[in-house]
Amino acid sequence: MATAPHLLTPLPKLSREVADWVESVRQLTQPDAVHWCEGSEEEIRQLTEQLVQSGELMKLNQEQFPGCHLYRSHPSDVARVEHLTYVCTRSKDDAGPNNNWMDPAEAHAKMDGLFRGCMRGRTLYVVPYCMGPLDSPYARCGIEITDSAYVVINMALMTRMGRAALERIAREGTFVRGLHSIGELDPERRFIMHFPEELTIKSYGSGYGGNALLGKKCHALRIASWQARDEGWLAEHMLLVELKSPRGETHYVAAAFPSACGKTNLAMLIPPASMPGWEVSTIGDDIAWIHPGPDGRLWAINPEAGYFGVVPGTNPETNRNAYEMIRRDTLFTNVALTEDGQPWWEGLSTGKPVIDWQGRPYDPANGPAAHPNSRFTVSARRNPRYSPRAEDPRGVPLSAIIFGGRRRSVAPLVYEARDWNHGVLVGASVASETTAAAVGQVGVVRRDPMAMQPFCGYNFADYWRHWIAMGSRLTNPPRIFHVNWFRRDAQGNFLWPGFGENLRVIAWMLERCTGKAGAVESPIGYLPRVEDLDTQGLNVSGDALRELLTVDPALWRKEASDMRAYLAQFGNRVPKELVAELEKMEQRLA
Ligand code: GTP
Ligand code: SPV
Ligand code: MN
Repeated sequence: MATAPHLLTPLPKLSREVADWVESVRQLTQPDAVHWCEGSEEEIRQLTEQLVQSGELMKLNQEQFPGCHLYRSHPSDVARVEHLTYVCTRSKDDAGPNNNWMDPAEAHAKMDGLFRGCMRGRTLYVVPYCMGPLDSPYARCGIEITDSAYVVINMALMTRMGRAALERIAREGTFVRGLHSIGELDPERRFIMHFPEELTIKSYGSGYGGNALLGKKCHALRIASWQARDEGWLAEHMLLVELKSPRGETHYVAAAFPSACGKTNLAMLIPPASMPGWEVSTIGDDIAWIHPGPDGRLWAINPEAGYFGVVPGTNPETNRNAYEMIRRDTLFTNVALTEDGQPWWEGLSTGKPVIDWQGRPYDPANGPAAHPNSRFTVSARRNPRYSPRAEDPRGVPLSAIIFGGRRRSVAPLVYEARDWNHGVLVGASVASETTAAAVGQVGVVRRDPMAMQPFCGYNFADYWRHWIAMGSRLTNPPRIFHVNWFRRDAQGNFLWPGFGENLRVIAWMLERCTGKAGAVESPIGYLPRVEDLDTQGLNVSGDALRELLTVDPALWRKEASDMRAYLAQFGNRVPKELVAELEKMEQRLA
């Protein structure tokens, strides 16, 4: 087998399993060369240079954006493809109505047919990675085999990639096997298949984001959620944020919002000038692995080491830290360009696009200059507010869990669940307008329980049962809340300014956790009164605030009946505790 000539020292002794698997994939895919990734800066620099030479990457204006590059994906390959994503379990019911399902033998045959000979003329990269701090008992390793150097560079930013991960795999023995090829980038020959019972992923025909960076949604959510159910923990689509209050208390909060609904922005929140003394730091922006601790609390780690974030909307007013973070050593995908080679996207008030995301002269008739799902990939170390606790192998203890969605009506700015089981209903009831993060229509409300609809690797009914069981093991569970930053007025304007101002809502939640803040009871849970929120320096009218904190029983009766209809497809597998919570809410609304 060919080895990488650039390696100065030999890679760690491989486990037999790793060597056999890589060799079998080599025989199937027939690459011209095999490159074992060691994860050094020099290796990534060389791969980047190679892609610049071949024209796949473009150097951006190096004076303004040092170390930054632009990648343009195929125009038909710009987002996750949920309709082509499958969970292949022996029993169809284990995947549930929330997943596309295929029989594992049939799926393997289909995928192996696509992979046969697909790397001829290409290099096969072996990418060992660790999700979570290398010394954390909660971290898990995987190996992604890919024929895309762009994927390798992304994985180097997004995970602990290379030699140390391979060493951990050699010690532990188990790892998730991810096989990826960009294939022909033909949407008709594109599948993202998961085999949770075999800890295996096979992804063919896409080079984009969650379809191709297999450590992220495929491993850290779909496969990990399955393992977490078996082993008694949770793998969730949640940001993790650290908040120090002016009183000097430190709290950690996890929040699940659907794709492109504000996780990165909340994880990197900048306190408004009128809330002095608050300090906010980031633990993670997309995924949390959460374990019950010996103290009866939940403890969470961020399995990732970088951010694959939404570019449009990022500017000095919405989030200066994110804006500054992506001015250096950042890989941009599908943004537009200015005259002098700087990246440009919708939401910037400076600069002018001249080349659109597809490389054409910019013409507004063709739609936005940057793709609405254009992304930045950047190491978490570039975040000026990256918390040192993100590297703590024990993780951080959670004071609160927040669920949220993008709703122009119905859901108020914030409400609090009555207790854990009611909180599971609140999470299971998340509904949100679809976004450009997945292929399909944008702006239609769909049910997205716990923001996991595209990511739960097993039957949602079993998942809710697991959530309820987790709660019964906690003597000190986090409080559960729901937020909606996206309520609109009759003219379609956002009622709430969002971004940094969201801290006012979080501050109320933390006061609820310590028993200091007031609230009123409503049929859906506890809401703050206007006077319970810190509104000093906030530029929102009293009318708008009251509207934001209104629960309309008629709309909520409709919401409850939608939820009932949604649960019906899961039949009597739905845990009785969840049905009981829905019934109680219906009674309170009657
Ligand atoms: P994924 O990476 O897809 O999981 O997305 P995410 O949940 O991290 O969303 P992100 O923070 O990147 O925000 C997505 C879009 O929503 C961006 O265009 C943001 O500018 C916008 N956004 C984020 N927070 C707010 C908010 O509080 N109010 C409003 N109006 N928009 C927001
Ligand atoms: C999401 O869609 O939730 C993302 C981007 O975070 S992706 O990596 O494509 O899943
Ligand atoms: Mn996400």
